[in-house]
Amino acid sequence: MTTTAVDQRRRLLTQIPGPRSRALQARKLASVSAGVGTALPVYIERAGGGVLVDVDGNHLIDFGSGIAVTTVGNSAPRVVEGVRQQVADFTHTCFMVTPYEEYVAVCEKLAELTPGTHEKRSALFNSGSEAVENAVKIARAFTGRSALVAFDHAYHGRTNLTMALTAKNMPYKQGFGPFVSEVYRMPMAYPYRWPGDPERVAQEAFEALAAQVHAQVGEQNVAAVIIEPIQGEGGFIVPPPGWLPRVADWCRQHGILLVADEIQTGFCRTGEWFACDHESVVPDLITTAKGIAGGLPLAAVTGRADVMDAVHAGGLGGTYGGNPVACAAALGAIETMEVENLRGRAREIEALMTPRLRTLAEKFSVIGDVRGRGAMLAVELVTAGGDRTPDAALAAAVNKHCHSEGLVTLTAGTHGNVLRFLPPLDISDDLLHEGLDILEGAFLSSV
Ligand code: PLZ
Repeated sequence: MTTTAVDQRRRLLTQIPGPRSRALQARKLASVSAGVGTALPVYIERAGGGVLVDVDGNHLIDFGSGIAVTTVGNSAPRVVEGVRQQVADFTHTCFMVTPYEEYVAVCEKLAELTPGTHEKRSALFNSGSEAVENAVKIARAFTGRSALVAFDHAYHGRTNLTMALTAKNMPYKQGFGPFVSEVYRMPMAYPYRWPGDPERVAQEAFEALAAQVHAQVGEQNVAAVIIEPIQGEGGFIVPPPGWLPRVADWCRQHGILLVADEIQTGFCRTGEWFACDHESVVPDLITTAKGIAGGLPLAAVTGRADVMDAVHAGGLGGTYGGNPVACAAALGAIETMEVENLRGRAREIEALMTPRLRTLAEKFSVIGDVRGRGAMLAVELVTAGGDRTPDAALAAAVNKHCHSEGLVTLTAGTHGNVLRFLPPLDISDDLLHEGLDILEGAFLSSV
């Protein structure tokens, strides 16, 4: 495999954003809906490894991976080659009309790699939101029940049904209702904000869920519990060990399907193929997207064969779902993860970054929590008072400082006070260290 041609060094030639980016941003404001925001209006021309190159020639360090998508790196060689070949062969037939092998091959890989050794089936879609929507359709068709349970701080998408599942109002839901009924929100086991020893928090949070579902919904009415095993947009919340297995057992006991939304956590991001693997939890259905295809739009629902096959023929689909080019990209991305052991690389990134983030937290008491797994890490920022008050303004200031220094960071969290780090897994150690140096400088000048 050829290595990426993009020079793996940060280089700033202009202010960030530079003049060409600013000119493009002016065109954007005049042509793109104001509803579509841009966190960092730097226009990208090329990208590879851990570096984004903008139209002004600046090389930025990428701690975002396009929101956990380019896990194998941007323009990863196997993805590029697969796409190139597929585009030349054919671009689309519609799998529902005249099928092709690539779709089947992706579903075979999903059956092999997702948690559990049981017989599985998959269906492919275009976006994460669409996968979650379809998981709900499948769960309802199989169980004959309608209620859905989701959690505080959850994020499942921006379509109408998935907005209802998503917890945070601004910017995702404000003004966009009415939302679908039969969605019930339950407390999340959030260690930093549910103090106590982790084992007790796991038990208490589980008991709260079970009691509230029993009292407010009735277990027999619940089709599915939908859960991100590590919450993404909600602030990289890692539930305490033991909580997810308890929820899984309880679901099984009541004939409720457990849907793991691994759209952000999946495909090596957390140091395992899927975040459920850390606790050996086997969900009934799993939704994937983002990292699956190295940047091309592809999503999937994978699950128990009896559940997935409960839907009548023709009940699932869509014009573009499992597009051959996206499938070719996925096959290239998955092969890259296997051959280059990117699970191991994610764990190495955790081992490099976490101690440095902890040192930073010792220096700056406004870093209330350091958390995450693999290359999905975050710091939660709070005011200095010691009462864990979320400090969104500080998160915004640190984020902005990082951007101005050529480090692409993202915020997250229900209160907007979490800085998250999602580097591509092919980033070099040097760039990780340099990015962390910039982050430290950002705290020095913002606190
Ligand atoms: N489920 C767990 O993380 C997408 C959203 C960015 P789509 N997260 C990034 C934004 O502001 O729109 C996500 C996720 C989880 C579902 C989704 C939705 O995936 O591909 O964005 O539809």
